[in-house]
Amino acid sequence: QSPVACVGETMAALLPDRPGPLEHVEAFRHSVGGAEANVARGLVALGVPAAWVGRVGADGFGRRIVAELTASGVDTSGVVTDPRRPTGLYFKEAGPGGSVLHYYRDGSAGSALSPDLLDVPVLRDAPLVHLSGITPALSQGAHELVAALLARRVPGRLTSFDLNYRPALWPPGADAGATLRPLLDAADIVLLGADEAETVLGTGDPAKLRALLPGPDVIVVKDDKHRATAVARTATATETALRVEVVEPVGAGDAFAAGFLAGTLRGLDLRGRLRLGHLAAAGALVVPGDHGPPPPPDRIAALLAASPDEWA
Ligand code: KDG
Repeated sequence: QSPVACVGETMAALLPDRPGPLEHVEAFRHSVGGAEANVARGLVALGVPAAWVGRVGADGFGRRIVAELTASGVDTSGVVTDPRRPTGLYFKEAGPGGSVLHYYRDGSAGSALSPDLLDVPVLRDAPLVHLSGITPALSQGAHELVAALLARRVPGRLTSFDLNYRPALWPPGADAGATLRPLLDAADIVLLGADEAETVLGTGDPAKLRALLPGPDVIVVKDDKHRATAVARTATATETALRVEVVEPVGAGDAFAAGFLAGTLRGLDLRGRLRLGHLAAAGALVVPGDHGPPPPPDRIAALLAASPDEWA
């Protein structure tokens, strides 16, 4: 089975040793983060072969990214090393209102994605190509790559697109909606949060989003009541997230995407796909980094089969 290809920028993630302003932090833990690579890791953790396709600098951060992803079972055969640009970084700052990410990625190797990558073998053969709204904000070339991957229709191949609106990446006054809407509409599977959809597309309502985006086979909307609704062409399903002690939420959306996509490739119905999304997200919510292991397979199987009362 060829791996799912997840395309985007992966960065060194620097996690503070304490909550609060960065100026009071004494030490950072060196980790790896990036929405699309998080999805690739999440898929592998659920038993689905996955690759991360992107660019790193010829530096220690880039080598760490490749080593860590490879060690977690992600195919890195499509990773390109840029001898001239550095690997991007982000620092997490944990405040009372949640985590803030501070990016150091302008001019990074990862932001110099371009259609040159279209011929990477792992992208040619993938049963599913996963993209996100982070990448088109990185550079013109990165935007072109995403548009070209969505435009390249290959029979039997799915595309998925997670809105992942990151305001800090868009220049002031930029119309992110105008850029992202056609990309979302060109994907087979769209994942988004109701809040970010409201900001970028003017509505977070599943039915209105369905009308706004006629292209995708399925649109998944996660709302602020911890529910996810999947609106397909003729069916709709809503499932509530599992209750867990949240340590840090960054990465939970990526884990959810991995679960939903793994469920799609396994041929589960909408309800099962949403449940697998929530199960994978629960693993990321209970760790300070971007990714945590999903529940063990027997627990996953039991919860997928659970009645609605037993579920949440
Ligand atoms: O979804 C988690 C991501 O936000 C994090 O890993 C960093 O890729 C990242 C980004 O651009 O925000």
